[in-house]
Amino acid sequence: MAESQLQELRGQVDRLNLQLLELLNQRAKVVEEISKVQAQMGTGFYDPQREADMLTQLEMANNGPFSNETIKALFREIFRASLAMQEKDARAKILVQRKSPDQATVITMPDGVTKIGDGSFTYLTGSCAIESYEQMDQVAQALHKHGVKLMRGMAYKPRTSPYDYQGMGEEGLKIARSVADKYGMYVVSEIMDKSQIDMFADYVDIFWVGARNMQNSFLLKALGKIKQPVILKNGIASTLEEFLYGAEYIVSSGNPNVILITRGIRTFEKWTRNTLDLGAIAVLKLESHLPVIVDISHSAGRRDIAIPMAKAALASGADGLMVEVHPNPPVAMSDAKQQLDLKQFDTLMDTLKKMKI
Ligand code: PRE
Ligand code: MN
Repeated sequence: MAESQLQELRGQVDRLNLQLLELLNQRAKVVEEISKVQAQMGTGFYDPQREADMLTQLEMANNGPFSNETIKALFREIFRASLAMQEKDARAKILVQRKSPDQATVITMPDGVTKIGDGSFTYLTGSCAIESYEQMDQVAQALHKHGVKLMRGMAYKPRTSPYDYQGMGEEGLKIARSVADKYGMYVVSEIMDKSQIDMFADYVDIFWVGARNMQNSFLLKALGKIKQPVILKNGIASTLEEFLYGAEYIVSSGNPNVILITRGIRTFEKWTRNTLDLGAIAVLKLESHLPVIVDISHSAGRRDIAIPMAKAALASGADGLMVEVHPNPPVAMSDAKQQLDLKQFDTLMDTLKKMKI
């Protein structure tokens, strides 16, 4: 008798569970609609006032047997679950966000052979700044010997002090283009402003956006309209989320060929210029499908630790390495302390080529 009563009551509970399930999912669908409206309004999902109001309404309506505290705890769980769903849906809409473990943006240069992000390790090397044809030619020859395809050719130098070397400008870009053509390489150069895009397109193969411009949304949107790849450096004090939103500006404006480059973060440490953030490389690879290049020159700020830093970059899972090279670093117009001379560059390349990951 008791047994059959239990069966019957459990049957009622099963039916109520299904009704609750139906109601919970109906509620979730309405919350999804709310998300769409909130996205249009540009507001966040978490609304503590709305949650407090709903809890008050529920308390007033509650006739038991559950206590108010129990009801509130249950509904808080529902709010948490709704919020988690809203945030997950929003993340899924971010284009630079990795959707599956094997998703990867592979950038193919015009020769059809040079690829970035295809599992190979890319070298982007060259002097901090273009100073003369002879300097660029000497460096390019050294890079070419090691099969480097991406050459730094910086003609505009955004320096901390206005009294420091500001770069050769368009004359420098002409030098970079002719040297790169001579050795079959590509020019990578930093763009300072949207107004330079057309001029850059005549000389540059990969447009570089520096730390100071990482959040210049107008420039980023304009670079979303060009066909050349863009390499984006992490900002002076930006979080990884902000870094990826910078990339999202370019990709969502129409240019999927974005490469991330990290030079670490500013910390209290003074013996290195910045602190190379290995965790950031791993997290960027996990969170995003964009290729990640490690700048060991501006992170270390010194050449004497270039080899261990380069080994760490290679082992970190990054897609490539950026290192500065100059024929005579002590007299370089910028970043004299961190550029490698040609012999040190040879040693670094020979060391890395022997490493198996
Ligand atoms: C909802 C979810 C999270 C908010 O903190 C508040 C309410 C809910 O689940 O009811 C929905 C929602 O996003 C909203 O009403 O603004
Ligand atoms: Mn430099």
